[in-house]
Amino acid sequence: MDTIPINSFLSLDDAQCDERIIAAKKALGTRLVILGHHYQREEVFKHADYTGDSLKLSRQAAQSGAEYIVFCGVHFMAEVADILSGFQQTAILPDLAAGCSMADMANLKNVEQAWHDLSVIRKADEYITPITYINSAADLKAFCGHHGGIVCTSSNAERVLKWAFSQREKVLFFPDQHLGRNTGARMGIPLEQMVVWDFDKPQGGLTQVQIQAAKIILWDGFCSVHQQFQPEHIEQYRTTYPEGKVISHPECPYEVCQKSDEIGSTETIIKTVKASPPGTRWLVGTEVNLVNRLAQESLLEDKFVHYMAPVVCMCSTMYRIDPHHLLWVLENLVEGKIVNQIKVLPKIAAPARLALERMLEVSSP
Ligand code: CIZ
Ligand code: SF4
Repeated sequence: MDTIPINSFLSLDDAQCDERIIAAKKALGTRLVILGHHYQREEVFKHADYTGDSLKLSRQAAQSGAEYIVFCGVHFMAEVADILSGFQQTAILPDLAAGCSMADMANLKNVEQAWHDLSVIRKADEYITPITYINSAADLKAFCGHHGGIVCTSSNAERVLKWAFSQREKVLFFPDQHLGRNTGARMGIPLEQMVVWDFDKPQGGLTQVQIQAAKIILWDGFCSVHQQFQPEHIEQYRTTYPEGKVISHPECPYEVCQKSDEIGSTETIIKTVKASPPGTRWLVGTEVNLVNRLAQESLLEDKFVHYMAPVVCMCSTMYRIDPHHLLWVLENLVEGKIVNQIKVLPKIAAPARLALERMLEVSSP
């Protein structure tokens, strides 16, 4: 059965898309759930049944009984929805080009190479717990499942690291060096005990002595959006607004987090700003769509939210999910046709689920 092609949707304006998205949602009823990540643009975000960070949304996916889970987010999130949802449920990503450049900085081949190199003196499985940030491909989550490891998000990284150290003496943390370093620093681990593994160099460019002395071996990956926030942005803001507060995402560089009053995941950023008293001013270091939405909502409560960088740092892959693609997948579903299904192979999904379930257990409220 032929699917309806995307081309027939591209010339629609936002109002036409809105009207037809609402109609398709109504037609699908409880068979459909739309999940929307905080970094989604408003035109898409407003159609989500549930919004949140990847941890909250992955729990939602696991609990949902809906036949179709349409994930307005990026590829690894739809993979997690597929892994955690039931056999009869279908995860859909409206645009398959919505990836994550950070997730692409680690792949199974170079992580396996690192594991091999770290096993020169002693088997890595005996002394290192692998942790993958949820921003990673499913086969890396499976790698962690196979090797006694675990997944983390920016909401639970500290609890996950504590668990990891209760298992083995060291951690290999991929792909985001900043989340690993910022969380380690908050736990009191000295910077010199957190080394960076350069996956382009033999043995990560480290000596045996450096590896022996390290508590956390950080992958050389980063988020190109959060990497743009700089300590100078905070200094300038503090000069203009000495009473203002600063909150940054842990994917930001270490120096930015050190200069911030608070560090937190997207959920924490939103909760913290919402809980602050009227009159509070915030500088926020995370993706622009979240910050703009938060700024608008906060104004109603007499709070002022500023964006950290002078230029707009938008996640261009999150932005790929537009109303046209959302409408396209929904109208196909109404016709009984599935487009853009994300399906993780069972041999990868099973060990990946193990690593995800360890995370859900460690971070359960
Ligand atoms: O975990 C997520 O959803 C991401 C990518 C960021 C955050 O802090 O929520
Ligand atoms: Fe990936 Fe950065 Fe976009 Fe998050 S903001 S999805 S880490 S590229």
